[in-house]
Formats: sequence, structure tokens, C-alpha cells
Amino acid sequence: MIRRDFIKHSAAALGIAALGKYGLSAPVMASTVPPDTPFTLRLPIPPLLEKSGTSAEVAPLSLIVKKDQHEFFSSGPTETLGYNGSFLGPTIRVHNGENVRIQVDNTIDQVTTVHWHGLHVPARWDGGPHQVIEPGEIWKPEFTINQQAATLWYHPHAMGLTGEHVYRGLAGMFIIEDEYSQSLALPRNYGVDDIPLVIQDRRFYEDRSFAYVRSMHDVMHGVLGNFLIVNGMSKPFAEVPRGIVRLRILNGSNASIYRIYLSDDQPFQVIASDGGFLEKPVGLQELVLSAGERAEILVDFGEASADDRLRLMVDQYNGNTHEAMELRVSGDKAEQRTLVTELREQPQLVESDADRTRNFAMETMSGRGMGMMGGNRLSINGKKMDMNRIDEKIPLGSTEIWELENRSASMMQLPHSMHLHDVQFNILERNGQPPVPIEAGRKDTVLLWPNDKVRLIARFLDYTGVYMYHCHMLEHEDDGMMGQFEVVDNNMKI
Ligand SMILES: [Cu+2]
Repeated sequence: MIRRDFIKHSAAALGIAALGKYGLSAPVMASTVPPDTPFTLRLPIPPLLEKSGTSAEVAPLSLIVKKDQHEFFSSGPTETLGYNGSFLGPTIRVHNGENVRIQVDNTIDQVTTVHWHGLHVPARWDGGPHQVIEPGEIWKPEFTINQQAATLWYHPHAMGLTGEHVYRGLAGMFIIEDEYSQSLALPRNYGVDDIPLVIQDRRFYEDRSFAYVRSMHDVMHGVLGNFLIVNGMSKPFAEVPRGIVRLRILNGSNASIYRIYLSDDQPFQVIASDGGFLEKPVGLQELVLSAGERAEILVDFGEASADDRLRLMVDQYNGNTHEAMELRVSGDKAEQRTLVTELREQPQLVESDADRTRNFAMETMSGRGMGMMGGNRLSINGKKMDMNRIDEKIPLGSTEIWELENRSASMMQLPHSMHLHDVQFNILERNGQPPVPIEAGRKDTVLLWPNDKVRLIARFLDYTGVYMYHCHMLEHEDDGMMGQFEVVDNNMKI
């Protein structure tokens, strides 16, 4: 079902691309830099950043936002941004219940923020557009991890700058473990049989600089690239042991929707979605992730012989197919040799839990007489983001159904990827049908193809304050496809 949708909408996207070329402003044509020999360089594994030592005064986890240079091509470097390193950032790993202190030093000459995508934290530490870190300033968030094991991530969220900052390299993984996740028979040797994969696409000019330009075409379709990179490298290889290997996959692209599969259509098991484990593994041969979504999968190399090679394949929704990386079986035996059958009970919120329903129309045209070249192209409920406007007030402790609708004008059929801060939600329905198994777990980001309707349900607990909801196609977000909800404690009013 997902594949059919992907192919159908891919075809539509090719149609749009043609329309974009002639009907709207032309995209910037980045040249094709000749690729280096594929599968000769080892997949970089982001270093772990975690609490060390047990002394009373443990140093905060340090993230330094900096300008740097990174080699995507052997012919020379590209100007980039990174956290601590030259591109992307370390993998932050924490344990549920842990008190986490972080220090973010902004050493670049623009404002930035750090948003913990998928993390349930007080609004003042959420790292949205209100928690600006000025150039030269330091931000010191501190919060207690208050949720189950999951693969989350972090990235900037400054007003109007998110897309550019992520594109230049600011993003990293954020892994939560808990006692339950550590009791499961799952691979957990980071970088060996538990491998983080940040998948992104980029386009470059001939001088190897990023072609990050927001033409009108790019705002509408997102800045898509013809180069696929995994952990900041084009076509790397990774050695995997003979046995069960866990891949934590993040679609960290600005806007691309990916169909991810293995060469020879080798089956795999999906064990986790955005916010934690599924109840049971789901056997699949392909997976669709929109920008911001994550999945954990298990691949069984138990029957493989040393030197067997498998490719991780990624189709972009605009039609490109990539051999993203090579998985090369080593002589080592994996610690984990068998697949699990049960993962974790995940209580679901149901329709009757809801206190109220809200409606959100993700619109491409405002429908208020704006022409094709008009200003208000992308909006939610006809409104563009306004930092000084609270769009929804939500009583603390309440449970709400949010009905999302991708209401695209017939001339401009665009997908969207809706992300809610603060909560993990359950999908009640997609187009009147119950969610497919991999969408039935905890989610914080959901893909809406043109004209899709998704009903989700979430409970707003623990923290008051202002949070964002927005399209995670970052050029849509930066164009204003974002709103603010404030969780309010009515009992505190006199
Ligand atoms: Cu969008």
C-alpha cells in the first residue's frame, strides 16, 4: 500500500518538476560533480556523547556549533557547519530518568537553536524558535529524561533558518535507553551491530559548495539533492557481523521522502518507529520515511557468508534511485543470532479518551485570491507562522484528536510531513483506515500525501508553555508552515 502510494506520488512529482521548470521559476541547476569510487570509504560513526563518571559534579554534555570544512569529495572540502566536528554532530545517548545538562556554544555568526526532536521536555528547553542562541552566546538546557527508549534526533530550529542550518550540517542522533530496552535480546553494540544511519541528500556546485538556494521552486518542493549521503559520506561501506544487525535510520533530509530497501529485496524487521518500540516486529521489504521520521530495523545476516555484500537502496520521491551504502559481511559472529518476536506493550490512546478535536488544514494555496505567484503559498489553517501569535491553547492534562488534512490545490500537489513538539502521538486513522502496523506505534512526525487525512491522538502532560507544530519539509517550515500551541494549566488561574 505504501509502495503504491510512493510510486503514484513519485510520478506526480515528476509532473510537478516539469511544471516547475516552465510554469514557475526554474530550479537552480547544480552541476553534477563526478562521484568518487563508490564503497571504498568506511561509514563514519558519529562519536557517542553521554554522561561519564559518577562524581557529584558531572560536566554538561558539550555541543559546539561551528563553521568547518568537510570532505564529501576527494577533490577537496566543502564549507560546512557541524556540532563539535565538521558535519553532523555526536550521537547523544541518555537513559530514562537521567538528569541531563547540556551546554551549547554558538560560535557561528548567525543565531541558532537546538531542538530535541521527539523529546518530551519543558517548553523553555525545547529549543524551538523562541530559545534563540545569539552568536557567541551559550545555552544551558537542563532536563530529566521522562520517556521510554527511542531513537530521536536534534537539529536547529531558528526562525527562517532551519533549512539552511540543517543542510549545512547541523543534525545529530539522540538515543534514549531504558531498563526495558536493555533487557530485550537486541543488538546494542554501538557502531558495530547497532548502527546509526543519518540519511540525507545534497546538491553541490562545481566548486563543491552546497547549492542551498531557496528559489520559489525550492520552497515549494523542498531543496532536494542528487547526492545521497549517509552519516555525511557518499556511498560508504560498513562491515557487519554475521548475525542480527540493528540499523537506526533517520531521514535527516530537508524535504525528501525516501523509500528504503535492501538489494535483492531482502526482507528485514521494523522494530521501532519515531518514539519507541513497536509491540511486535513487522516484516517488510521496504520502508517509506518522510523528512524527520525514524525507524529501527533488524537485518539478519546469520545465513550470510563472509564477504557477502548487500546494498542499502534509497529511492527519492522525485525519482532518483541511489545505492546509498554497502553492508559488507565480516568474518565476525554477531552477539545476537536470533530475531525477537515480542517487543514492548504499547498502550494506545483511543477515540473515547479525547476531550476535544482540532482541525488543521495544510494548504498549498490560501484560496483567498492569491495567484500562482502570490505571497501566502504555504500555510496551516490559512495562517503563516507568527512568533507573537498562539494558535491553539491546550489545557494541561487533556487528550486531543488532531485532524490533519493535506489540502493541496489541484495545480500544486505537494506532500507534507507534520511534526508535533512535546508529545508522541498515536495515529487513529489514515484516510478512514486504521494505521498500517509500522504507523501504529509512537509517532511524532507523520507523512501526508496530497489530499491525505490523518487523525491522530495525543495527551499533553507534565509541562506548560509554548511548543511548535509544523511541516518538517524544512523549506515549508521556513516559509511559515508552522503554528504554536500553548499548554496551559487552568488550575493555576485565580
Ligand atoms: Cu510541507
